Amino acid sequence: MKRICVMGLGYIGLPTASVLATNGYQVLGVDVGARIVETVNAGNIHIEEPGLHTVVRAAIGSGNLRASLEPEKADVFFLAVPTPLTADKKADMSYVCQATERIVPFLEKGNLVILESTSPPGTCRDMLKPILEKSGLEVGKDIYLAHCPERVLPGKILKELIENDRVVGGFDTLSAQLARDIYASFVEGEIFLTDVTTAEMVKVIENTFRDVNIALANEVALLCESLGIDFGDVARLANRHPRVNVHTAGPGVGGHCISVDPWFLVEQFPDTAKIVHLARQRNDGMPHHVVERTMEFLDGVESPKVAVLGLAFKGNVDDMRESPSLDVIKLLEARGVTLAVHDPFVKNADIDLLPLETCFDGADCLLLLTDHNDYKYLNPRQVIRLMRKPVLFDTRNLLDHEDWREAGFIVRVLGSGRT
Ligand code: SAJ
Repeated sequence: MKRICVMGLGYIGLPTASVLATNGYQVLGVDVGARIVETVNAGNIHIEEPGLHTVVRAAIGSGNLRASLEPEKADVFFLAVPTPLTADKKADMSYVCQATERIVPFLEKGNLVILESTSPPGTCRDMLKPILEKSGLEVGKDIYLAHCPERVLPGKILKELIENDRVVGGFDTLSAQLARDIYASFVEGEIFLTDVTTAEMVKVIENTFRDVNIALANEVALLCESLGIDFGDVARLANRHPRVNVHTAGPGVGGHCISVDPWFLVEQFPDTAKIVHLARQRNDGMPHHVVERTMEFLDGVESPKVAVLGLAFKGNVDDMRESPSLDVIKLLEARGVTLAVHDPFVKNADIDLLPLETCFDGADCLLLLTDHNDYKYLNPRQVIRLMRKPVLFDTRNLLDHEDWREAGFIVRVLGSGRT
């Protein structure tokens, strides 16, 4: 099986297509975006990810990777398209369905189709199989179907693509084995075979596990604020227990995975997935809490201005999908607060991004929302000279608070009831 067609050239599809191409496969990357296709064919990238440009350039240079708007015949088809949420928190499977429909005319006996997109358990069996069989070929007999969910962390995609263990779920045993052979050509971690629905559930549960744990950390943070103690101390000391791992509290959970996937279970099993649902609500409620506390610091200030540090959903990435910063900004604006927003990584945001000095100028509160490393190097003695009111609200517990206090700041930390 030498020819591979990868549907979707995003955060997962492009790195996967490039790594496959540099491992000797003839890869066609397909995307609906003409600009993306053009960019990739020129050996360039349209997303920010360390090391990706080098691999794409090498893959295009080798002649093993091409990009196109249209699929072609291949031995293996990868589906790596988004599975976002609709406005009412239901799985939007339209991209997966469209991508699957588009490969149907090209399917031939012996082909393997691999779904990489995170999907509600049951998707391959109940949604993909009937679409693929419109080709007249039977899944499990004429063609093969597997789910191998991506599990890479944005910012470390190329390393994790190769080093992480993988779970490969097959519609039948042969499907799983065929998919395993493809991944074995570049994965250095262990590859575990299972059935297709188990693999779908494994992926959704990985992100749900993290969401529920972060929700617990956020809840403990709120309790600590009420108790007048510090979440940072509580988590650090509790984590000295060999079986405890309290996660990090913050302004909410963003990204296109952890804040999305648990809803798949809530949609499918509303009566059973109760803890999952509550965790989602707790994490989604954090931006409101951040805004309430910020408004307390602005009490009595006329025409308040807040300097917002960080738009990305987590530190050191340019990705602002589902970022809690977007909610915080919307809510503060609705309260009539003037905002000046900075992010060292994000480009092409709808929100105007300003240089740091302009943000600090005349501000009444410095609201740190994203744990970008760059912010650790801010000099509070310089910042304080520009601000109107020296208040720091650190929602990521990132900065050296002693230093900021010594410089003259009133420092408040999410999860800390200390004043
Ligand atoms: N966060 C906290 N507290 C924590 C950890 C994270 O508030 O203790 C926040 C972050 O600031 C961020 C969000 O949660 O807003 C999620 O960030 P993340 O770095 O934990 O995860 P993602 O969304 O970048 O990537 C996740 C990963 N899944 C797991 O770690 C279980 C990754 O392996 C998956 O491939 C990816 O989702 C995906 O595509 O599903």
